[in-house]
Amino acid sequence: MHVRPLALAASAAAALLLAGCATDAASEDAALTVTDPWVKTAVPEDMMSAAFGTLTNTTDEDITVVAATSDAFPTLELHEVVDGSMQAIDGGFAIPAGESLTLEPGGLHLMIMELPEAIEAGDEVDFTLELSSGETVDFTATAKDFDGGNEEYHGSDMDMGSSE
Ligand SMILES: [Cu+2]
Repeated sequence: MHVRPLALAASAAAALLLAGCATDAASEDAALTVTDPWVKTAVPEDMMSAAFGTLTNTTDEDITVVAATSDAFPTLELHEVVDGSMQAIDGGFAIPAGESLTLEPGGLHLMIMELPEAIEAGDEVDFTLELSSGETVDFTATAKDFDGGNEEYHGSDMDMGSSE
């Protein structure tokens, strides 16, 4: 009874899948891809900044980002925002198989601590993500101005885990 419509739907889906495969072919060796990475411009007086982007798990196994590094900055932390203030996230960024995780102002972010020099609009900054598997993923973020979300970075209630 439904053979004809189903067949049509199936062939349309197959065409979409084929198109998707062709597009992804170039990056099929990367377990984790980083889309639209950017870093917030800042001056040294700001003391800190943050990097954002969308992390996509291209594998059929869960991926956890456990750390991030950059030659440009001495200290990077994986942060989350809870009740308006940020903190280091327990256990890193978990990205389920085949899913994406978006780092964005007001949410998850790569926190840049001890900012050594200004980050200016248009700067290209290299980052490396370390996965729980031991693999690393490099990406380059472009700096851009972003005014929103500054409040949370200037808060005095940041818990760094040190004693009172
Ligand atoms: Cu933070």
